[in-house]
Amino acid sequence: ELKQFPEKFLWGASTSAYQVEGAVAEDGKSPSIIDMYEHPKDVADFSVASDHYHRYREDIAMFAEMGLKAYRFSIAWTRILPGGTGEVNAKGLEFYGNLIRECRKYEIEPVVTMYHFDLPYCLEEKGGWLNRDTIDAFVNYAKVLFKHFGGEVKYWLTINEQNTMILHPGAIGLPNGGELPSKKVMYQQNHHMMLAQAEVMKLFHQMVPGGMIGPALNLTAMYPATCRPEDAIAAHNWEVLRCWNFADVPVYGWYHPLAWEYMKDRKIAPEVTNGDREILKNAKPDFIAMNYYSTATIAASRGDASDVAARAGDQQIMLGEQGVYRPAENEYVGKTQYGWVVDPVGFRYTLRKTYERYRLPILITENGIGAPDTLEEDGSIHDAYRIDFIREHLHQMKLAITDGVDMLGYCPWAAIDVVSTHQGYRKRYGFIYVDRDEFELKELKRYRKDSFYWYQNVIRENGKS
Ligand code: BGP
Repeated sequence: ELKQFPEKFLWGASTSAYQVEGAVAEDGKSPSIIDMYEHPKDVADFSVASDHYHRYREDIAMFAEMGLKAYRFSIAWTRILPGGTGEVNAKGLEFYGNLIRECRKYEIEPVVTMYHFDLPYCLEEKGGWLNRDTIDAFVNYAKVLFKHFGGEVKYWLTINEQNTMILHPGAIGLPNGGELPSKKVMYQQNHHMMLAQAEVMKLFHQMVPGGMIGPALNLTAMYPATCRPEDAIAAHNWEVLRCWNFADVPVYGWYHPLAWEYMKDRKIAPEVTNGDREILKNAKPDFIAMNYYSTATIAASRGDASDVAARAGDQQIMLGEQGVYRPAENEYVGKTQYGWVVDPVGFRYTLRKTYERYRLPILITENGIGAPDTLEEDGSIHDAYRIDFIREHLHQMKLAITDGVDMLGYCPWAAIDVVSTHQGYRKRYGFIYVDRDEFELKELKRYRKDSFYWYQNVIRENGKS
C-alpha cells in the first residue's frame, strides 16, 4: 500500500548565493572564484543574477504564499569573511541574519549551504584547496556561522556537490579556464575538503546541539548498458568513483575500498598526514543531502575512451575512462533539450541505494528541469513540462518511502529563476519567473508560473495522491 509523506515533511525549494543574489561587489563582499571567471560573452554573468540581495523580502513573501516549509539557500563566504579568514564583515552577517529572520517570520525553515562553488578568490590565490590552510579557513568560517546563526538555523549543508567540483574541475572552480589539474591534484584537493568537512561537522555538534548537518552530493545510480557481466562491473566502477567514494568518507570515515585501490594503483591517492584518519573518523553527518537530476548508463571500457565527464556547448555529454567505464545510451529514458537524462524511476532507485548504504535520513536539496520558459502577454507562464517532471519524481519518492527509505524533505531546484551555472538566464528552473533577458535586465519583475500554483497545492495537500 502506498505510504503518504510524513507529517513534518520539509516541502521546500532551493537557490545558491552566486546564482540568485547579484550585488557581487556590495557591502564589503570580496570576489569569489566564480566572480573571477573569464565569463563567456554569450551568456549572462552573475553580477545582478535575480537581484535577490535587494529583493529577498518580496521573494520570501512569495515563497510563503507558495506554502514553502523550507528554503534552501547558500551563504556567500565572501560576504562573511571578505579576506577568506580574519575580519568578519558586519554587513554580511546582517544580510543573512535578515534573510533568516524573514524566513522564520513565515515559519519557513532555513536550510543553509555553507559553501556552494564560490570559494573566496583570495584563498584560491594562495593555492585554494591544495593548501591545507584552506581547511583552517573553512573551519574558522564555520565557527562564525554557527556562533551567529546556530540558534536560528537547524539544518546545515557543508559543501554543495563536492563530487561535481572534483570530477568536473574545468566546469567549476577553475578560474580563467586554466589547465585542468591532474587527478592527483584533484584527489588531494578532495582530501582537504573532506578533512575540512569532518572538522566542521564535529565543531557543529559541539556548538549547535540539536541541529542537523550533512554533505550535499550529486548522487546518480548507474545502469549497466546490457546484462553482460563486464558492463555491470563498469557501471559499479563509475557509481563508486562518482558517488559512493564521496559519501563514504563523511559517513564511514574513510574512502570507499574500491576507490582507494583505484587511486593507489594509479598513483593518484592523496597524501595522508598523521592525524587525518582520526579527523575523518571522529565526525558523522546527521543526514545525507542529495541533488538528483539524472541517471547514467555505463558499458565496459573499450580501451579507447579518453578522460572524465565534460560538456559540449549546451549539451551535457560524458566521456569515459580507459579501463574503467564507458558511457552508453539508454533507450528507456528521455532527455531534456540540454541532453540531461530524465529518469524518475532512477530517482527511486538512487534513493533506495543511498539509504541502503548509509541508513541516514535523506533530504533532497536539488531536483528539477531547466527550460527556456515563455512569459505570455497576460503574465502567465505555462510550464507544464516542469509540473510533469516534478510530479513524476514526487510519485517515485513516495514509492521510495513506501519501500522504507527515510525522507526528510524535498527542496527542488529552484525556488525562483536563477542564473544557470553554464547557460545563463535562458535555462530556467524556478517556480517564479524573473523578467529579465540574458543581457537586458528590464525590471526583474516576478511572475508566478503554473508550477507555482501546482506546487502550492501539492504542499497544501502534503503531497497526497
Ligand atoms: C547543480 C548545482 C546548481 C544548479 C544545478 C543546475 O549541479 O548544484 O548550482 O545550477 O546543478 O545546473 P545548471 O545550472 O548547470 O543547469
